[in-house]
Amino acid sequence: MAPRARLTARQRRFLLDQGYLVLGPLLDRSALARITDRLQGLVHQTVAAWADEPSLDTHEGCVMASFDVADPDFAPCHQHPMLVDAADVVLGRPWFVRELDLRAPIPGCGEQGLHTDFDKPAPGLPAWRTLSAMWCVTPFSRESGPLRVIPRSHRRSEPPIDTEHGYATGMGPHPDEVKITAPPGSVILFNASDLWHSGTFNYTPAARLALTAHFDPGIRPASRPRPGGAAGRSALVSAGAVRHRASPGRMSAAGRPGDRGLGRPPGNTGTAG
Ligand SMILES: O=C(O)CCC(=O)C(=O)O
Ligand SMILES: [Fe+2]
Repeated sequence: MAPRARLTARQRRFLLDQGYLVLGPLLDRSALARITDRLQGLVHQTVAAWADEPSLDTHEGCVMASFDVADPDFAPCHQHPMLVDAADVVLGRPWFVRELDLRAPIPGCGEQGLHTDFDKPAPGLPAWRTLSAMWCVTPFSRESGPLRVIPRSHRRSEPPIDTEHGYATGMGPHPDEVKITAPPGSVILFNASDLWHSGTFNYTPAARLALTAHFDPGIRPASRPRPGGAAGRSALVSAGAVRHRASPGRMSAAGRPGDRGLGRPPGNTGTAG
């Protein structure tokens, strides 16, 4: 039987209503092996560089990198028909792939405060300002530092954490949180701009590898350079040190590695990352 190419009506409803959806595994064995090798190699190289040069920014033990969207090894991570269908459903046409990035918390790292990736929406913005497709390259178990989400929080006007008081970091467990567990080759679709979510602590002896494709509504702005630079190669931009590029309305805290864990209230903006 040919692989399913479209979300079922139930999956569409779940994604729109809950703000996330887990699919898969969707990657075939050879594609997953290529991706795993690339990312594993990058993580080893970066961690070795950190060990050799203690002054390097280790991003709280997370190897982060951005890849060229044109890199053939990663094509299935944004061209898979299920993702195309999901982007059509939540963003409508046209849309484009803004970025492809790795976040790999090494053992003993990865915990973040609950946050949204973008600032509070202004009136008139599309309901879904971005769609993130986070590929589980290594197993997402409760121990491996999986993504956690607060289902439906993208539909609420109030944040699910107390943002009024001094210790409002969003770091602790949340009664409504769902830690997403899934085997390698699965993908978590979620509304990173408005659904409250975070990375969690990696208790295992291996790095947790997640490669995320970010889909945005509209047409790629002509002036925004492609991640990886003009050469069109798949580049690691500085040793493990790429941060998300700012997009309109993105939370400023999200642009600074280490700060993203602070669970700042929406609207608490500073300089754009
Ligand atoms: O890596 C994860 O599980 C989540 C990362 C995240 O939400 C972020 O860096 O904004
Ligand atoms: Fe995030």
